Amino acid sequence: MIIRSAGGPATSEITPRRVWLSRRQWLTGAVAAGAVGMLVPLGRQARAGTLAGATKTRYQVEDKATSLEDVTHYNNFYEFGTDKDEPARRAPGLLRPRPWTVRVEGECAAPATVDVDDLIRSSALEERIYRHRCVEGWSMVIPWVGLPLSAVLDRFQPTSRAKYVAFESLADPAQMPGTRDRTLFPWPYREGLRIDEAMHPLAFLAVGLYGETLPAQNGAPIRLVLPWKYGFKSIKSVVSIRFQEARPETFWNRLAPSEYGFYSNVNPGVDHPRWSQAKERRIGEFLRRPTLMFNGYAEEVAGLYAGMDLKRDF
Ligand SMILES: Nc1nc2c(c(=O)[nH]1)N[C@H]1C(S)=C(S)[C@@H](COP(=O)(O)O)O[C@H]1N2
Ligand SMILES: [Mo]
Repeated sequence: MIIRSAGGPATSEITPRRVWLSRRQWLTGAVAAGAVGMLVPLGRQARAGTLAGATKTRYQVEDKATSLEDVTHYNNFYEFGTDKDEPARRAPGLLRPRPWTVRVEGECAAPATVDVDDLIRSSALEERIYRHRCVEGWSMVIPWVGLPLSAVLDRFQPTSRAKYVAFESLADPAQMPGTRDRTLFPWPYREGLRIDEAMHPLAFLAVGLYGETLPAQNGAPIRLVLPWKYGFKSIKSVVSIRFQEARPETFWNRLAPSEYGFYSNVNPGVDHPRWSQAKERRIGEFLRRPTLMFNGYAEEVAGLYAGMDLKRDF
């Protein structure tokens, strides 16, 4: 990642550059994009633009949620530029999240290209409040709306040869100015999971946050959320899902394999070669806090990595 100092930029550097977008504008954007209504079962719609009817589940951290302003104006989405404020400034006007299809292929009995709103109907919408820890050393707490990744993947009937799942983001130069130069970064953005990680109940596909349709800068219309892994594993604006026998190549691993491993589980005991991972700055707070093993989700996910040397296989 391109970062300026070990702790990431101070919050004071970020605030003045923000462009404030009201919740009203979000709503209008969602209506214009045609997303409304398709996300909400008929008759349960509270008001336009909201994702009413999302059930609260047991996946709710107690930590205070990061403000909507910070969640939507301090972003990494390199397809729209490498500065934290660029996704919010550029993505809403450029990214067209509808119509949107996702191609599901590879080692599965029922490959298909499906409309995103059809995918979203795979399972009831849930709200989950998850910690989010970026490899750069900052963190947030985000109330997502979405559905379990396993419920979506099951529909396509992965075979026994599906050892991994590979994901790709859109890389349309017309909508994403950052992808025009293909010499700097190996577009499209790509990520991957072992099949058991992908099927884990914590693995989530977000289609909204703070009860509203997912803003463009957060990866509209559909993005992964893997709260026990560094944020870069949570790939945005997904257009392709592929079941495969071989371990997928990933965007950051290909750029800097010694810095960004395939697993990239949050681990305070394994430093990034250029900075410590022992602590993090929660956006909106002043003092740094200790980083937790698996970002605080060890009880749920540690079993996935039993017997692995997490320092070597990071
Ligand atoms: N396609 C794509 N997905 C991406 C990124 C990106 O640049 N492109 N950045 C990643 C990183 S580094 C982080 S920390 C999270 C940020 O998600 P957020 O902006 O919703 O907080 O998205 C991840 N997913
Ligand atoms: Mo990140």
